[in-house]
Amino acid sequence: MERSQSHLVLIPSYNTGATVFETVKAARAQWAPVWVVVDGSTDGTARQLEAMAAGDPDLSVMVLPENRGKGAAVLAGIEAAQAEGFTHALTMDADGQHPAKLIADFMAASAAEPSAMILGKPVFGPEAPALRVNGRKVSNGWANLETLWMGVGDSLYGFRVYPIEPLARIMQSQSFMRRFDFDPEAVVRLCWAGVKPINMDAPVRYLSAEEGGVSHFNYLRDNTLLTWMHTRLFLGFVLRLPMLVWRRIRAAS
Ligand SMILES: Nc1nc2c(ncn2[C@@H]2O[C@H](COP(=O)(O)OP(=O)(O)O)[C@@H](O)[C@H]2O)c(=O)[nH]1
Ligand SMILES: [Mg+2]
Repeated sequence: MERSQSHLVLIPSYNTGATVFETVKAARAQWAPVWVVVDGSTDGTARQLEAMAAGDPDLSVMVLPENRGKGAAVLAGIEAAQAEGFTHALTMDADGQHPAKLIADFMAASAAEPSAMILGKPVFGPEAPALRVNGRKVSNGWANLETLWMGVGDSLYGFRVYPIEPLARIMQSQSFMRRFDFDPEAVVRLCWAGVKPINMDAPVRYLSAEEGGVSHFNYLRDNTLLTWMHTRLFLGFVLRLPMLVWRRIRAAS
């Protein structure tokens, strides 16, 4: 497989146990290069990932000494990628929930329209917890309002291709979006910056504990974080409303 000079796969990982090794192998089978950012994991996976990378020139591993959150891990990855000349990153969760088989399709969609972001639109299996499936409808409703229905198919799904430059710029300009608020806030702020969303269906798996499934989603903590996030995004939306309306009128005419 030829190594891409522009597009890389970026996997933020936090205490997934052995599942991250399977995720990395599945991603490497589809793409080069793949970078993993180990976000202060205490499960001993960093060492084994570094050993995998030592034997694979298309796999790189960055280890953050302390846990800083998914958004912070993605930012560390894209800043390093940008320094090496990459322009786009496909983010993918480490925990085996995302479809590695679709990496090439998502990358091709991004190469065809480099100024856009390619958003995974989740296709749930019957095993998906109803609480999570319904919970995201609330977040999606807010995100659609905050972007004046610019076409965000799903606000929370982390399987996406981002243009690195606007995402890094947005994240560097403020200190939000570092934890679980990363995925929805990124999509809303990129829409505001004029980055067009393109939605592509992608199945999500919910692995049982026996299959190695892990989630660090904490219902109270993370829903509180998301509520505060949508509050500030709503305020940002009100400030930008004239601009957004103007843009919609221009697009329609
Ligand atoms: N929750 C959480 N995930 C992190 C962190 N740093 C990196 N990640 C990665 O972000 C992804 C999403 O987290 P996860 O707990 O699976 O959330 P869920 O899929 O919505 O249940 C996984 O790939 C994690 O390994 C962190 O500090 N907290
Ligand atoms: Mg997950």
